Amino acid sequence: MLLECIECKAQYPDTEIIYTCQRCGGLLDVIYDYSKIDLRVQKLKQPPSVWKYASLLPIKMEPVTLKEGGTPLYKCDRLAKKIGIHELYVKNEGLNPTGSFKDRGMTVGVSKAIELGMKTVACASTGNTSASLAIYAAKAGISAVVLLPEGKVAMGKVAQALMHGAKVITIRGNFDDAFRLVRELCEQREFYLLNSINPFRLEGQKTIGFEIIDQLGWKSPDRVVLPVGNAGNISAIYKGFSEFKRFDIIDEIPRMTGIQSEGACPIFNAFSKGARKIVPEKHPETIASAIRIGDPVNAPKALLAIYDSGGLAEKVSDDEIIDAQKSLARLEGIGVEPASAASIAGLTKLREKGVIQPDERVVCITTGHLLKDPEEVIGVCGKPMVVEADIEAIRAVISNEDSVEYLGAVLQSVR
Ligand code: AN7
Repeated sequence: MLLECIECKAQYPDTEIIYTCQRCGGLLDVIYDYSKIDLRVQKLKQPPSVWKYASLLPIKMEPVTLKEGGTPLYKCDRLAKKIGIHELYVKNEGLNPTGSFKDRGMTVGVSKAIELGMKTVACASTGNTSASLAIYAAKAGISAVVLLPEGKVAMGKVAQALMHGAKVITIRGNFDDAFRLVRELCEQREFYLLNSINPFRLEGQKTIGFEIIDQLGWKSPDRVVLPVGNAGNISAIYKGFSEFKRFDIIDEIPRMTGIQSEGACPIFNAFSKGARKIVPEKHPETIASAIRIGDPVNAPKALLAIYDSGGLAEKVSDDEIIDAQKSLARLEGIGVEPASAASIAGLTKLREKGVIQPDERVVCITTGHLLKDPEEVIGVCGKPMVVEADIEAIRAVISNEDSVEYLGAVLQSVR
């Protein structure tokens, strides 16, 4: 196993503590000697999980694990009907140990930190990465330092990082500032950087791709739709599919379809121009605080994934995100945080535009749980009604048209 620069192809041993190419500054990828890997995961009867695919992961020791992955893939017929698509699945990553897909990367990333003998791990985060880093550091018995942008991290995520014992530092700046600072901090060798610039972390996240194929009975969907922030996940999942193609488990790689928020969409802008480089945005803003990122570090990998798979990028408004979040919650019983709902909002928009055809088999990935961001929920649903402890008062509010208006509208649309 080696690290290889995606730009100049320089190679480094996997024991070296580096995050980018020492020669050209390019992103690194983990390269295996595939001829030595026995990949007969199809034959394994065990249920999907990150470590079911250990032969394609860069860890030799017993991993630091809290049983991540193996999240459900739901067939969502009612939502499909509303959107106008025949076959729609939702891969609900909110059901990982901390409630987001980041756990897949962190079980691998923190295991790597232990293999390398590191005693402190660090990250900048819009929230979920910090929660995830905190639990695996706790499980491994090492320290975690996390830098968060002030006032912009959902409450549930901060609560997790705090409770699991990370050193939580809020900075007066946005995620991109926090990321720049944590990179500088990690130039000191005692801090191991576990943002998605770390190629080992992305190896864990590629298992989302493996599981989708596994759960569809070893067939690939036509398209995978997911939210894009720092752009690590779309790159990782594409790599997972590419490896399964290399092993002839699938014939085609699904079209990788990345959704960003209008207020933070440098990848979408680059894609619209057919460019391979992004122009960073100085003041990203969106209700989907998880993807409030103006300078996604994995942009070169993500654009490659999109172009090579015949995929695309789209942007959606905050209102479209909120509508999608409510539809998914009320039609399918799947509660997700706003960033995750961007995938559904993007699919809806691309169907309306006629870019995605009704006969495509689509998997949307919902990346984080509803309970991550309870303040957003109160903001968009309003506070619960308060009435006197009196049966007549209760009957009166139940029969009030307003309270059932929204649900009625949603249900109407699928009848
Ligand atoms: C719910 O936690 O960047 O495109 O610091 O939490 O791989 O960055 C979170 C990202 C989508 C975007 N959905 O994934 C962080 C952080 C949710 C997220 C993304 C994030 P990437």
